[in-house]
Amino acid sequence: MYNCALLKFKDIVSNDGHLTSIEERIDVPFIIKRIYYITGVAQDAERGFHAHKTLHQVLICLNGSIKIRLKTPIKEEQIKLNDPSVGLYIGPLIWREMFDFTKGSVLLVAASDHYSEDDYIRDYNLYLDEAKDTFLSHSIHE
Ligand code: T46
Repeated sequence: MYNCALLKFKDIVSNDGHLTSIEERIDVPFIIKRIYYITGVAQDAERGFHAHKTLHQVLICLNGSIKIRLKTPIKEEQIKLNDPSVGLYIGPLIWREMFDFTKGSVLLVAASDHYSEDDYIRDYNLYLDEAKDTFLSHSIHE
């Protein structure tokens, strides 16, 4: 999908477990300015329901599994994250909804900028309006 990608990180496995490292501009396509994580989400809870104007992020499910619905004005896709060596890159102007958090799941997010509420589009109709030019007039089909 446009502005989204699954990233596979190096998984260093030994008899003593797994180690995964993530380096900015090598393993993720931006400079990491912020890390946050989401834990303790009830199984029937849904989060997200917004897009970002300029923010780039990579979502990594460190434990359990989480589903993410990605939407643009022309496409919708669902991704299940359940592998700590896989990250979901989400660029600007992608609507996201997170659901089906399993008990004990941990979602780690690396972001390209500091927190700013001004960067959020939280109204879906406003999102469709703001994103339609990008997706419809630039002939983006993916
Ligand atoms: C995203 C998805 C994947 C802060 O004060 N600082 C922060 O760095 C963040 C991320 C949030 N907040 C505040 C803003 C809200 O008052 O924490 C509260 C909950 O945030 P929100 O409802 O946006 O959380 P989610 O889980 O819906 O979305 C989060 C990120 O906000 C968002 O950027 O892409 O995870």
